[in-house]
Amino acid sequence: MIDYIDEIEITVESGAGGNGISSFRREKFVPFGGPDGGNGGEGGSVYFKGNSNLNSFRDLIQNRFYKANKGENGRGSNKNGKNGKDMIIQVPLGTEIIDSKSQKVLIDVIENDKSYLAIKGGKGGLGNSNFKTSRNQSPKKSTQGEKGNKIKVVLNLKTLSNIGIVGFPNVGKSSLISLITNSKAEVANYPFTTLTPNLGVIKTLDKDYLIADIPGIVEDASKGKGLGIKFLKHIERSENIIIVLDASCEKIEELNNQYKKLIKEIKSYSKSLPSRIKMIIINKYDLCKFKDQLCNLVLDKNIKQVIFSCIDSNKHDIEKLKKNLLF
Ligand SMILES: Nc1nc2c(ncn2[C@@H]2O[C@H](COP(=O)(O)OP(=O)(O)OP(=O)(O)O)[C@@H](O)[C@H]2O)c(=O)[nH]1
Ligand SMILES: [Mg+2]
Repeated sequence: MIDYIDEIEITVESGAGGNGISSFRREKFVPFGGPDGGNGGEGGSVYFKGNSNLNSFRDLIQNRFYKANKGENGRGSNKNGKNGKDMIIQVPLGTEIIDSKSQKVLIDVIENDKSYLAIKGGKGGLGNSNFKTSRNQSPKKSTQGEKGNKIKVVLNLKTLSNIGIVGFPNVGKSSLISLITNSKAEVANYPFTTLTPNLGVIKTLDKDYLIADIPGIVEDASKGKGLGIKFLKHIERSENIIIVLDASCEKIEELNNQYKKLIKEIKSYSKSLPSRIKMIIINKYDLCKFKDQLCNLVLDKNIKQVIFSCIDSNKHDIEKLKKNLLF
């Protein structure tokens, strides 16, 4: 079963406005009643609504066509038609709504519970009572409702988070997010355990920090190796990026290599991403074979570097790391 979809194309259509009608009052003792044709109702509009409980477009996969309702036609006795029901499509925060034709981003859904108008419904037509003038007391004229609009849009999810975690597969990224947040990310001793992004939250008194853990990046991921670099879009909007390295390697030089390779892949996704790297966590310290040399290793003098072990850490270490992370 497919349960994670971060890009999908759908068609959305707003409702047509109802027609105004032409009608005349017919009452028992009023043989020539005036015009009383009501207006048509407005067509329903299409909205996208941010929902922080969603993290993918899984619920939209069944149906690729979303249509708002038509407005009702007007009726006699000056009764206006009811407005058509709006179509409200719930999407995760960080969803870009892109016009398939022009490739322009129409909407960026970033606020929870907020509805963003995508296409407005057609206006209702006017009933003949609107056209009464001193010279024409019995106008027959009424107008039709406006048609609805139909567009194809691509929904592209770029997860919103404060901190994004990046590293090679199996280095302990998911272990880390499970330790420092409420996330129950799957952890296992093989590469590509994580196939879809995990989100976790660190709550502090004044702010909630969203942390994103994404599938591992390998050398040449930008050329399609491993799972590729497409998942980097989920940390593209993270204010801060954390790199996790694995110290269980044979030699200290390998840490340098891991770091350089990661930077290369991140750069090939976006030149501006590396400037947001705020911390390097050298994980699996418990398995490190060159502990005495590790304290002197400086991978990048501008970036905070922390030696850590997800397996051996105690509550105090975790709290200290969290404080460090929140800068
Ligand atoms: N000894 C030791 N093992 C660790 C440490 N951190 C994580 N592990 C183990 O390393 C393995 C991989 O951990 P994950 O957290 O799944 O790694 P990941 O980076 O999320 O891996 P992918 O999702 O595959 O990219 C698991 O067996 C963890 O238990 C550590 O500090 N020390
Ligand atoms: Mg993982």
